[in-house]
Amino acid sequence: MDKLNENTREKHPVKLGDINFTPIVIALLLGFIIVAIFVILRRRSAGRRDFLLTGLSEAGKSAIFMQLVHDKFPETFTSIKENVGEYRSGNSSGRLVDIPGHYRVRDKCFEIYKRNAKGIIFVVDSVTVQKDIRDVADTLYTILADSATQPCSVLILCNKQDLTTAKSSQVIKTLLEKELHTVRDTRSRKLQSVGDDEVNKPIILGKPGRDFEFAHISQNVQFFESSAKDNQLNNLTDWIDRML
Ligand SMILES: Nc1nc2c(ncn2[C@@H]2O[C@H](COP(=O)(O)OP(=O)(O)OP(=O)(O)O)[C@@H](O)[C@H]2O)c(=O)[nH]1
Ligand SMILES: [Mg+2]
Repeated sequence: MDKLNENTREKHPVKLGDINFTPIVIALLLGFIIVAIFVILRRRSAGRRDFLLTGLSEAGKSAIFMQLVHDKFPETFTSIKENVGEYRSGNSSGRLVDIPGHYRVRDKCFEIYKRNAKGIIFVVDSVTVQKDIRDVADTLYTILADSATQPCSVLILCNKQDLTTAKSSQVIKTLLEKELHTVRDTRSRKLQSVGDDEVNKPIILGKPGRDFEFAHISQNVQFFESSAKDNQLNNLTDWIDRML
């Protein structure tokens, strides 16, 4: 029987042309696609490792940065360029970027770092927030409506709580929700008059026809109180640590 088989093989040797390569090619291709997707996804999540400190000028961003990165509260001056440093907690670390609040540099600088941001810390001066509410809400709206920040977690940090005239985080949240509602109205009306640009269509925040609420937007937004001066930054460090 074996001899018969051998004879047949000798008479009909398997030629390369007889093999069906299609399933092999498909399997290789599928393998390649799976590996490529895996690599891209890993790169994407690994790329987002920055924590951005942003907000209006004088809110206390550089003071917070100095406390978190250098463990001190020195005299600070209006920043004209970003501060970048490593925030360490145990064996983990993340990059902290302090974006200048001055309107001339803020947007340009934010543009550079926003695609690597995992968390956005929007620092508010709890003493002047009511007076500056229009500017604060306008700046925050721009950040939240940016498509690059949709996967980010957002922390609204109500700083300078050591001062007696500081507003609480609950009051600031209410003030901001009310003002963000107005900003949304103004921007939607402007968009309608300009006409839709489908490619660069900005996101309209919240639920149309309803009062603006942080609970309605895609980012997870939390409110905490802090004092960079008294090094009361535990809420902030706990929030960052959970994401490292
Ligand atoms: N009382 C008090 N003062 C603070 C606190 N944090 C910051 N400051 C003061 O507020 C002022 C502004 O702080 P900065 O950290 O320079 O503010 P900034 O947000 O970096 O401002 P820009 O660089 O202009 O965007 C400084 O005089 C700080 O000492 C705080 O928690 N309490
Ligand atoms: Mg600064």
